[in-house]
Amino acid sequence: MIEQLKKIQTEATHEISAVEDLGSLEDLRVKYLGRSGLLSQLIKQIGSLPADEKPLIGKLTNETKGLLEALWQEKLAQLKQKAAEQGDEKIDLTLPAYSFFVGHKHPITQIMEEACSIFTRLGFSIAEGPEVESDYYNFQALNFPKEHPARDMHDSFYISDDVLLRTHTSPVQVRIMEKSRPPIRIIAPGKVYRRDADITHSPMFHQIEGLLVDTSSSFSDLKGILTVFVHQMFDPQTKLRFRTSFFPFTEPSAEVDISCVMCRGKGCRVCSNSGWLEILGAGMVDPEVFKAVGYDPEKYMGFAFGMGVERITMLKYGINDIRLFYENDLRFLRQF
Ligand code: 2NM
Repeated sequence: MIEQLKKIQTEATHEISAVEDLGSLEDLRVKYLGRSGLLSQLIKQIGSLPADEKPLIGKLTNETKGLLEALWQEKLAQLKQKAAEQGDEKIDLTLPAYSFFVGHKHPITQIMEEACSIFTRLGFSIAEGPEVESDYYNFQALNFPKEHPARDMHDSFYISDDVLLRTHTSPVQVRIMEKSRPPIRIIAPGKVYRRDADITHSPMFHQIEGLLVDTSSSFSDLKGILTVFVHQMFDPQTKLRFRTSFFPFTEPSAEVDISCVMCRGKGCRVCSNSGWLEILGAGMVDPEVFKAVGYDPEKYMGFAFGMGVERITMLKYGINDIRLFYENDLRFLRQF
């Protein structure tokens, strides 16, 4: 076996020294140092040697292995350097380039900005306000009665008896009316908070509300503004339907439906076969709200409307679960 070992060492040394390219060098590694190479085969035979011969042969085999590995590494470095110097390092120009993703705005931000820009083109300005509100601005000034269900601890997030996370962006409009005089034309976009969670409700969501106050503003002006909004946000062929409704802060009030954006009103799963989708609430500002902000209800009139941005986005893109917006799964977000 010692003879065999010597023979392997001599031949391998010779061959490794003589090799001229990386491919042949790799062949030699397989031949001598590989898992089923000549050295490995020899090592396997050590087990069947007489016990007194094992230590010496084992030691010599390890030495040979170490020597050949060092020699091989040295040759590898040599050949790589030579290749680099000669500039003939192989570059495969047909390989696909690394792909990378350019970031973009969240779909909710995109729709919020799109909606704001439709309204600013119609002459509205953007107004913002605090997300932590007092009971006064969130409910009282908006004509919510003391025992209104929205004021319940089970429906709103209270910080103390008198302070809560705003449940709509209407308090922004109350604050603006308080410190300015008509004419007023504002849009209040932002985060709002309600105790609610399922596939269409999230405890935090985004709202856009609008308010116009002047000496002569009518329900038909409101219809005109909302029609322009729907036609620009969805499709100019979309139909609108106003249904009587009730809100504490408007009188009269309406819920606004649009013809289903999926089936164009024919009836499908999205619109529960009704052909219509509810997208916003609106109405003429209640005189009680004007009184709370010190406006003479005999002199001024105005309209207001509000919508959920998540709902608009879900209808526009056919998304059926609101939670997808908050999970930050890039496979979802990259589609927008
Ligand atoms: C809605 C529906 C109807 C609304 C009212 C006001 C304010 F402050 F002027 F009284 N802001 N927003 C309003 C009216 C909001 O959301 C569904």
